[in-house]
Amino acid sequence: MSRDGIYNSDIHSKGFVFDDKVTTVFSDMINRSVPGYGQTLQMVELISHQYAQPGTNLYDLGCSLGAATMALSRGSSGKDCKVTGVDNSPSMVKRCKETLKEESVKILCQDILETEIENGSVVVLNFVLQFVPKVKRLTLLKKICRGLKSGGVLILSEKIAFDDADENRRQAELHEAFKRAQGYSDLEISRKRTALENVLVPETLRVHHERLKRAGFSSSNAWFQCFNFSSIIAIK
Ligand code: GEK
Repeated sequence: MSRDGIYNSDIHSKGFVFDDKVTTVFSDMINRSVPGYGQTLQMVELISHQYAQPGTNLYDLGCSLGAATMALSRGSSGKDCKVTGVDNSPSMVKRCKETLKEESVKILCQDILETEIENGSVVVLNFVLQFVPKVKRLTLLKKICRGLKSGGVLILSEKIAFDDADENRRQAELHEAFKRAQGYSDLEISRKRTALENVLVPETLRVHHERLKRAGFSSSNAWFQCFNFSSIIAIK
């Protein structure tokens, strides 16, 4: 796995993009930047095992290099499910297809706003909705809910914000402490914060739960939280 040193220089500071440079170091970057990322993958597999309905479709929207796609595939093995991973970054998709060429999963290079969801039982948005423009988030969740069978689930993992400004600051500081403990320097942390401004737009858990309800889900609950990162399971 190549080590992420992208923000040792400031060439990316203008705005974060999922290009070749990011793709090359992505596994290291996400593991050292998102507390609990590995656990979300383990639980995607477990939730997939529990909720994948025989003969249905499973979707990993914003699949990057296919880590959660493979978790869906492992969790649903033996149930005759079709697993599709979708990402709109050509370099991510190229690398993902190379890595998973032996696996029986389909990988599409597509905007998830265009993806057709049908006969679904498990859909994953693992740290992806935060990159979708706010005004399009409800439409996307409505489409996902429509494409799920009754009893189907959406796993929604996100960086989150807090209504209280002090709490927001405390949680952001804890996240930065996590990144320092993972070997990132203060300069790298601050450059990445600048690069992600207006690109990664977090919302509160309250806003997520309200939106999931409006989208048609009958229940939503956070099954995981570490600092300002959380994962929700929403049931149709
Ligand atoms: C994982 N889920 O390893 N359409 C398609 N892809 C998109 C869109 C869009 N509109 N917006 C962003 N992406 C993965 C990690 S990373 C999270 C997901 C992170 C893609 C984008 O190209 C990138 O690959 C991914 O969503 C976000 O479990 O980097 O923090």
